[in-house]
Amino acid sequence: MRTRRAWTRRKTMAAACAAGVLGPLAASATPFLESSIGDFGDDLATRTELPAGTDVVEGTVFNETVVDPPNIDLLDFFAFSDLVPGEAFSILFETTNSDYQSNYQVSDQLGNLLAPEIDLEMGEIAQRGGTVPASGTVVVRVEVGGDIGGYRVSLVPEPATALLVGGGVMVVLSWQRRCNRPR
Ligand SMILES: [Ca+2]
Ligand SMILES: [Ca+2]
Repeated sequence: MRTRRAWTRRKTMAAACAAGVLGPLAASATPFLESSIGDFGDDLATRTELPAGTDVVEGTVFNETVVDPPNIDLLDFFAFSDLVPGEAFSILFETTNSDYQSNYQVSDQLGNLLAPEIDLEMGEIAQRGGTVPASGTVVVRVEVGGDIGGYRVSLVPEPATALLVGGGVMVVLSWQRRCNRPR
C-alpha cells in the first residue's frame, strides 16, 4: 500500500513538473503606466478608473512653467475600483522622480480622506492604509510640489493574504526542490 501511494505521489509530481505547473513562480505585478493612456484625470469627477486587478501604477505630474509651451499637469486622480468593501487596504506611495515633495492623498469616491495625506521627496516611500468603503473604490490623488513629480503607487497585500501567498510559495518551493532532485 505504502509503495503504491509513494509511486502515485511521485507520478503526480512528475506530471506536474512535466506540465510546468510548478515552473516559474507568479511573475511580479506589471505596472499600469499612465503614459499608456496619456494622462490620469485632473480632478475627482474625471478620475481614471484603473482596469480590474491593477495593483501597481506609475505616472507623472508637472508644473513646468519655464518651458514654451508650459507643461502643466498639477494633479492626477485614479481609482482602484474592484476592492472588497469593509476589508483593510494598504497602499505604498513612492516619489520616483522629483525636484521637490509631491503630495499623496487616498480617499473614497466623494473625496473623504481614508488616511492622513503625505508629502514625499524623491526616493522616499511611505505606506497608508484604511478600510475599503462601501463603494469598493479607493481614489488616489497625486499633486506635484515642484516642477515634476514621478510616482509609483502600489496596493500591498494584507498580512493574512501575504501569509496565504507565502504559504503557497513555500509549498511550491518544496515541490520544485523535489522536482529538481535527481532520481
Ligand atoms: Ca499626469
Ligand atoms: Ca492629470
